[in-house]
Amino acid sequence: MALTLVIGNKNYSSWSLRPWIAMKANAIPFKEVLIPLYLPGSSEEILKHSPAGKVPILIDGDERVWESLAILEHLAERFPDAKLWPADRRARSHARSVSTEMHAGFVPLRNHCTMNLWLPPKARPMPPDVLANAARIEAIWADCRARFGQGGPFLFGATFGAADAMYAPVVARFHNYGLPASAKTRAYMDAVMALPAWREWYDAAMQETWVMQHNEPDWPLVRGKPVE
Ligand SMILES: N[C@@H](CCC(=O)N[C@@H](CS)C(=O)NCC(=O)O)C(=O)O
Repeated sequence: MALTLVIGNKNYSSWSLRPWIAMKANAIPFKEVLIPLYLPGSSEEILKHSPAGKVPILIDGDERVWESLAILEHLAERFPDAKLWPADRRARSHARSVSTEMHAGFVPLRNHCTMNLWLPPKARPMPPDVLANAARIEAIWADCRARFGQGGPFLFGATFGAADAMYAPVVARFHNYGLPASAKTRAYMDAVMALPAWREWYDAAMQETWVMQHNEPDWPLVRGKPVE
């Protein structure tokens, strides 16, 4: 039975990117339904798929799974060969800890640096709580890479797994908002951004023309075109 993933538009929807890139990078087939966010009628359209009123939503036969981390758990059970969680128990516990820390936290970073792939990459002044979030994320990535990442370029080695997927939008935020990044952080970001799946999402985002109706002060306002 084919899976369907309901997502928001690719320029803005950081939560949608997580299961989408995990599935694409691991060749899990699915059909995509895209709902442009924050426009008149967007909420009603999302509610047709889930009473939670948020994307992403995975439709697997007669099952509906929502919340990005729950979707990743569902996929890990349905597609064990994809190895979305590490095989080693200690590594798996660690991967779940850092994934849940992302899911539940980093509010200053998420609020101040909302994902916007149109934003021209450059260093921007950041408040201390955002810089503290960024430093914690750099520490998480460095620790995962040092302890569990020997087999490849990702947090737990060769597989682009659930933990990498949870942090994929943060890679975009580091990139677009020019957050301070050590050489190790940059190397991890480069590995993620080199994925064909990343490129596919990014290229589609560049083609989008939907502009959310409550623009933030520092956001590009020209429809479909990145602006300084
Ligand atoms: N905790 C949720 C967050 C989902 C979420 O906030 N999605 C946003 C888009 S990235 C959304 O659906 N916004 C539409 C709305 O709030 O009307 C998850 O992990 O999936």
